[in-house]
This record gives sequence, structure tokens and C-alpha cells, in this order.
Amino acid sequence: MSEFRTLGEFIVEKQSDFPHASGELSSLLASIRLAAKIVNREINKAGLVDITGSVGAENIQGEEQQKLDLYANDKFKAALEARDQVCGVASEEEDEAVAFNKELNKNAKYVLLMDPLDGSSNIDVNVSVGTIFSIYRRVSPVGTPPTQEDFLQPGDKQVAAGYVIYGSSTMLVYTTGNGVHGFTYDPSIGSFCLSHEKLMTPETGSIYSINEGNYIRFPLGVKKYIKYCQESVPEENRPYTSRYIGSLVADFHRNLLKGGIYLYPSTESHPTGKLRLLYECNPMAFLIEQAGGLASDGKNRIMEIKPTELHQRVPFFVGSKAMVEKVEQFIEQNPNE
Ligand code: P6P
Repeated sequence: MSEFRTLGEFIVEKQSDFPHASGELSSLLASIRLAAKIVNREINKAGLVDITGSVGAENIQGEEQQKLDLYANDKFKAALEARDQVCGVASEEEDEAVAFNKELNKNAKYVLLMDPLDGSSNIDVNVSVGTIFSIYRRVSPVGTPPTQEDFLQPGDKQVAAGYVIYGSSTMLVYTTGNGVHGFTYDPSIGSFCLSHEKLMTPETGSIYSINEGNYIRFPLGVKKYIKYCQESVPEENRPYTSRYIGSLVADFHRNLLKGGIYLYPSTESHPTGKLRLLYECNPMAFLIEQAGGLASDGKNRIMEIKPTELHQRVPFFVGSKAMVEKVEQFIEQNPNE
């Protein structure tokens, strides 16, 4: 890890990758960096302060909102609203998209979508959690409030995406379409320092990540893929290893570095899958494709899906190219009766 290339310096250095960039995207990434530091501080002392546990409310997903979910949501919104790059935010914790109405926001060029604290139900048991973000250029006229169309853009239109993983160390991993870069937070100097430049995920791997407790409810092709992973064929590096943390950012991050596949198919309780297209699947899809991997709903490339609703869910298969292609083959060969 180099102490001499902080996230801030790297963003400015790479700004030249953006023709006609006026530095707004760079400033926007700096806002995310600030909010990540604030959330990281709270998460690291969550066990000591009465900020874990639930608030006794549910979000639009019907999921019990954790105190830190709302804390993270508020901090990221505040950091973004205090600057002039974003005209509005959509969040897992907000039923509708939030328009920023201050004058300095109305002329902003970007919108941001986020899952402010993914996997937050794991906080009380000290499992890694994460923030996921996705950034688009607005399509509605600058100077007017953002519209639904600004947020319902296909993943291919993203200008930046990334996540913060609050784990054994805190990292910020992002792409602006010029590779994936990882920065590790050094609390002794209060900076994110470049630790993984131009991350590429292995073409294949030996880790599959899925909640096998739902096995009997999986589509037939997914069941057959799981059995394929468990079949012992040493010359093909099988059986694979099953690793499932129950926190997308943590499972994704490990598989990105080591090679592997994360699967969240449709199940009875989630007939269109559990993960949300706009602020979980699209940003992770942008990252994995930039790192040489694939992201699919089992048949289609995630980033080609035209969104219809802010919180819509899709089946999600993401990771090493050869592994995603293999599960797509099983799904194609075993259409559900
Ligand atoms: P299950 C967390 O709620 C999340 O959205 C992802 O972070 C995680 O991978 C998944 O759901 C876990 O879902 O149904 O296996 O508990």
C-alpha cells in the first residue's frame, strides 16, 4: 500500500481521463470519501454506543431498519447535499427519490443512487457491511428538479460506481470506467490510500457464494449448477469451496480479489430475486465488468436492463467470467418446467 497516493490525489490525477471534465465528478467522489469516513467511525464503535439494533421501523423493502442504516443514509445525503454536484439521491432507505432543492444543487449534473449500509443486519454480530453507490449524469434539464427518468437509467449509462467495505480494514473501491481501484483507509492519517490499482478479477475461481438454505426453491438450472460445483473433479479444481457471508459487499469483494461467483436467484419468497437492480446490482456489475468479470440476471447482462421501478429486484449472478457463463449455460439447458 502506498501512503503517497491518497484517494484525493488519485482522483485529481485521473481527472484527465474525463474529457470536458470540470472536476465535478472528482468533487462528488470526494463527498463520498468524507461520508465514508464518518460512517466508518460510527460503525467501528457501534458496539459501544447505543447505535446498533433496529429503530422499530421498516423500509419500503419491508426490511427492519437498523439505526446505522438510517445514520449512514443521513450522512451520505448530507455530504452530497452540501456540495453542488448532485441534484438528487435515491436510496434503499427512501421510498422515493430525494430532490435537493437548494440553488447550488439544482444546477448539478449528476444523480446518485445508493444502498447506504448493505448487510446491516450483520452489524450486531460484527460481520463486514458496506455502502454501495452508483452515479449517473442527469437526463432532465439542469436547473430543474430531477425526474424519475434521471434515476431509471440502464446500468450502461453509469459514469461511476463503487462501494465502501467496513471490514477488518475499511476500503473504498470504485470505477469511473477506467479500471477498478481500491483504497484502504489509514485511520492514523485519516486518508484512503491506494492499495489495489487496476484490480482485475481472475477469469475463473473456486468459490461459489449462495444461500443454500433456499436450495429447494431455486430454479432447476441453479440447482444443477450447485451440484456441478459440489461434484469432485480434481483436474477441474472441483469441488469448489462454498463461502457465503450474507453481506453482498463482503462476498463480492472477496470474490473480486480471489475469483468466484455470487448468486442470488429468484426464490419463492423473492420471485424476481432479492437484490435491487439500481443501487446494488448495477454498481457491482459496472465494477465487475471493469475488472474483467460478468454480471447477469441468468440470461441478460445486468447493465442492459431498462429499469421500470426505483426499488425493482432482479436475480443476480456476478463474478468470474467463466463461472457466470457456466451458470448461464445450466439455466439455459434447464428451463424451469
Ligand atoms: P439472505 C443483505 O440483506 C443482502 O441484501 C445482501 O447483502 C446479502 O448478500 C443478501 O441480502 C443476503 O440475503 O436471503 O441470504 O439472507
